[in-house]
Amino acid sequence: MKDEILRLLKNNKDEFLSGEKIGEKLGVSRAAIWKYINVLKEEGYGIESVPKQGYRIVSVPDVLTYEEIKEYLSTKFVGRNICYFDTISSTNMEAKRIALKNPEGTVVISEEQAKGKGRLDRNWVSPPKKGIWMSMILKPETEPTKVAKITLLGAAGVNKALEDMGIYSKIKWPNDIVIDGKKVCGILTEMSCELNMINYVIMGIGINVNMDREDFSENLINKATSLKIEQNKEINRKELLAGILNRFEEFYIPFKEDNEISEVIEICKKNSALIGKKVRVIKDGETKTGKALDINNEGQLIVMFEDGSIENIFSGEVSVRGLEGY
Ligand code: BTX
Repeated sequence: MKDEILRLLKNNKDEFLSGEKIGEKLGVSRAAIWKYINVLKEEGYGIESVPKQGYRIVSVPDVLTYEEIKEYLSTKFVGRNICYFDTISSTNMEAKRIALKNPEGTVVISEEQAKGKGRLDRNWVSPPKKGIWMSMILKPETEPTKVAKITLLGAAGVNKALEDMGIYSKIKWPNDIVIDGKKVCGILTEMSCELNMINYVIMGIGINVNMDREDFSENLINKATSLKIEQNKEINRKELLAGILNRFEEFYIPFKEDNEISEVIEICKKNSALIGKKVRVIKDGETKTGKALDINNEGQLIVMFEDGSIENIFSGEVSVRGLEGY
């Protein structure tokens, strides 16, 4: 009911709608309408009420609800079911909890995370309404070994959605997006599977959108940044979120249906922060340095080590660090 009232008000932005008229349209009493209007006001919607004229919407809050992003969304299924929270421990944890009961493409979004997670249980700083903290529930019918590619689909999706808004970024294979050498986005892909079958994949994406310098701790500010810091202006989170979901679905459907990721590989190569650079590869506790040569059709990073040996690196098995700060 609340969403329907909001829809009516948004569709009639330039005029007042009386409680009686809204009530008639939706088949509820004026008193009920008044109650829902108050709930909307509490959620941050600016609604002007004038006696004998009715209600008019004058402003909408900066929130990432389905109601607020749907005008930008062009997907078939990604983001069509959104589980929205003001605050939560971690969207990846919640997505895992609800994955089996919800359809593919469901997205868990929170305005804030109290325990945002990075890889290896590292912490991910996620202050309220300053970023996009979300997790997608995916159910590809593919072998568990192919799941690493999904992180690349996510990275390409974020890179392209940013480019669509005139923001140029680099992909630090396999799971970070960087601008000017600093991390602006991290991706954490987790899965539940049996021998040859995936139950679900959770792809968590964290983007520092409108964070200010003070939002980063002293030791993070040297390696992390936000879109606002880089662009010197506030960025529309709703448009960016929908853009990422649109781009991701565009890449995900060919992957799911035909295992096709050539466009994604092209994007990851063209915008790579690592290719041609010196890298440090940490594998099974051992550190080796070399040069990143390329990304192959399977999405693996090809590295030539100092002893001249060449290896294809799987994302799951290593931590790759740039030596020149990307
Ligand atoms: P990662 O392990 O590559 O990066 C984590 C490291 O990045 C931390 O140890 C810290 O040094 C640094 N860091 C922490 N917070 C930030 C930040 N806001 N911006 C830049 N650097 C930071 C990358 O892991 C994967 C992160 C995924 C986060 C998303 S948010 C939505 C979803 N839910 C959830 O709990 N995690 C994912």
